[in-house]
Amino acid sequence: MAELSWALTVPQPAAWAISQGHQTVYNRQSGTDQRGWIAVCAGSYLDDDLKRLTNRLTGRSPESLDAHCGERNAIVAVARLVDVCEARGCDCGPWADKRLIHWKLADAVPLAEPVPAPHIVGHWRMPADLADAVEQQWQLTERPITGDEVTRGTQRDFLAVRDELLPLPGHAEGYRHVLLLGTTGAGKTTVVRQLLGTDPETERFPSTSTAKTTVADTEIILTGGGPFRAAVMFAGRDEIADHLRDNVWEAARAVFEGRSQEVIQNRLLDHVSQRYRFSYLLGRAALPGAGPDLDDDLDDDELVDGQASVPAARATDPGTTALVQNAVRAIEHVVTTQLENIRNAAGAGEDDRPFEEYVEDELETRVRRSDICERIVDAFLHAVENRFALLAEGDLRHDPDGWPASWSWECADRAEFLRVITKFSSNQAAFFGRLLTPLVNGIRTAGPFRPVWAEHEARLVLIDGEGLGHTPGSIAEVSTPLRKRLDEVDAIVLVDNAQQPMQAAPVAVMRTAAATGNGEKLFFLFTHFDLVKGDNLGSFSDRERHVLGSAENVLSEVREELGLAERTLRRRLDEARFFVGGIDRVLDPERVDPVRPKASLRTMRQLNGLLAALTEEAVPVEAGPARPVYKSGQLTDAVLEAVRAFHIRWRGALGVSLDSEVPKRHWSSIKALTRRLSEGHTDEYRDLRPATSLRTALEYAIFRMLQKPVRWTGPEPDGDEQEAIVGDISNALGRRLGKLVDRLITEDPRPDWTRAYEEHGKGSTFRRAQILIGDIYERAIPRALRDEPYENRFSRAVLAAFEETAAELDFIVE
Ligand SMILES: Nc1nc2c(ncn2[C@@H]2O[C@H](COP(=O)(O)OP(=O)(O)OP(=O)(O)O)[C@@H](O)[C@H]2O)c(=O)[nH]1
Ligand SMILES: [Mg+2]
Repeated sequence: MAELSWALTVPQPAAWAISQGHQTVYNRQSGTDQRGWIAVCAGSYLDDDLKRLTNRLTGRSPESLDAHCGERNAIVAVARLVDVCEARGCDCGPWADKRLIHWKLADAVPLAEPVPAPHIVGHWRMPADLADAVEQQWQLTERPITGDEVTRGTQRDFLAVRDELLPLPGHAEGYRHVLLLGTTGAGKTTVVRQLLGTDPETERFPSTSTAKTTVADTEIILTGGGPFRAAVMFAGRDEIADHLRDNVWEAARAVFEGRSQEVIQNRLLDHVSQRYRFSYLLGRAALPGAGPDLDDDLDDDELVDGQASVPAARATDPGTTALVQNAVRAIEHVVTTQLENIRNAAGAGEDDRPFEEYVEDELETRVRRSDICERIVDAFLHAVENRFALLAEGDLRHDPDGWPASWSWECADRAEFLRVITKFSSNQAAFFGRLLTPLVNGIRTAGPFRPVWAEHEARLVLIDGEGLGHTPGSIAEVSTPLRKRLDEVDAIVLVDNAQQPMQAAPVAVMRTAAATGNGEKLFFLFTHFDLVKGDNLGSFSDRERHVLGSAENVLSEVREELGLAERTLRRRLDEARFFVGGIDRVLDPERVDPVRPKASLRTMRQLNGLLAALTEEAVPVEAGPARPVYKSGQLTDAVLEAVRAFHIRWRGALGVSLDSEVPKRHWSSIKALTRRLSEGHTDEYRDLRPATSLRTALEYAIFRMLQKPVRWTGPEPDGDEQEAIVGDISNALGRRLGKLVDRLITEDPRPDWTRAYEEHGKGSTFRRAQILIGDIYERAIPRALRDEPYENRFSRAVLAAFEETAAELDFIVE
């Protein structure tokens, strides 16, 4: 984030129209060299000519403009001054006046509370106290959707559309929202199947397999009766195009590395992340010169539900074959010509990478920017769009530029419903080439699902999503979208494979849940209990003890790091843990598995126990009248600790500080991170997660600090009460800080992320690191200087959030 010290006074209704993102050009007599964030100040009068123009360009009636433009002599918004155009014949749009100079504005954010300002006209520098007041309002205000954010904004609208198509019942209707979490393959979806009572042989809904299976968010509403309903949201055109561009580059890289035609083709069709497997949708492409059905066996990870290869699935698609083979020829051509250009042009210049790596980097830039890449992406997008014609049923809606946005449907027949819904959620080989699964962002279904073993009806919304990755312990953290989910849901079921010790990713969920006041929502469900074997593990209780033994190690680590969190987790493990086995098979009290009747009945009892626990309303702990008192210096110390850890980590990762214990990361990973952040669909690349790492460090440091108030206003509460009070504070503060961090690290510096990504040529690794450190991280989150108090915009914003939380939750900050 850049300094915010300048203001521009404009008359109404321009101040209003700019703040709402309608007016993107303001006309002035003079220009300026200044660029970046400026405060927009509403002047003291309303300009009638401007009002007429605004009426024409926004469609707002004069009366409505009068009603909205009451603000005078106050800073009403912050916007980015992106350019100043002095050209006569420009195309600055309808707001531009040809006779004047065009100040071009973007990313306007209206302040929730306008800040009173002195009566100064024109472009002026704000006094420091005014700048600070504006900055604080700005940081705590939700950003509207403008300019570059249109894609993500559309995405947000999609969520609203989904709620409109199939609303989620909530507390008022007696429903509880249950999030299933666990490492990939832990058995989350298998649990969902059990809770729905879908048949693992004949219905297979939702899909399971031994490899990364569930990729989109799946929400299932268990209704007591009525029809089956579904609402599906699709990834936007831009997001799909970005993934296709990745595929083009991966295919080009395969050409560069001299890989076989088959590898090149596969890279072009299936995204490296396994998330976007376009072959599910488009089918496979035959190899040049091969017969139409000459294909090898299914890969292991495509063996769905233990199913053997299905012959029909291997048929290649002639359209896809032509598309892919043409694309590969074009890519080969680009790679050959560009390699020649790069090698010829490679002259002097500093670069510490091996020459071949430099060549590869340069090649990537050139391939991604080539016309051929865009043409291939367009051709694939076209093919993808055509596949929506497969949808005979339901109501397909499109977004304003014609891309499919959502699909909804209602049907009374269960078999028919599951058959159709499979197109959106399955990875079954039999449907290969006809599945819309890779395009689905979220799928919501509702229906009278009920397992035969269930003793009671459960009013639940089950939320199943992508499995947690297998990351090393030291860097396992909870991603931004998941972190938001933890706050939203009523219960979190941590599904864990009982055969192995707990993995780092579920442990990170436990830590974060407990440190953010979400610990009471945790339930532990250990699966694969049928496979826990050992000579010393004869009885059920032996095996339970064995599994819990591994959790014990986790708890002692948590006590070291997070104090009170251990209490919460230990209690949840005692009171809310369940062990199940053989849940991949039908469980039916009338047809108990003759091979292991006891185990099967026990699993059904455990599942009934889980259902009962999930439907029970949690009883809040009654805290006494005593309130904690904190010193503001305590908060600053905690913030400082998190900020130090953040900078040490990134200076190490970027190779800026050599004494850091954090190893330097490969330039290509850093580059990939800048691309992701520039595109804006996600805020991380693998374990490189700037916003997440800062937020987590802040959450943990502040949680430790909250446990040590300087005093209580009354008699010190007991452990349970303290746990509840600290949990509430850390939750409410965490929500505010989450927004602040997203904005400072991810959203506001978007142009800097793009600039860092676009660096190329010799020395680009160094220049990219400079942008990350200097223009993004240190500007947003200043480093602590030795012997100076940590006092800056960031520390003040955190303190303001803390004080707001104190006002909300009634505690004291001195
Ligand atoms: N033997 C046995 N197998 C199980 C059990 N629970 C799940 N499985 C199998 O474990 C595999 C993975 O299960 P999934 O339900 O797909 O796992 P997931 O957690 O949804 O995985 P992702 O969607 O990839 O994150 C499947 O082959 C299941 O049949 C169990 O209790 N016992
Ligand atoms: Mg799954």
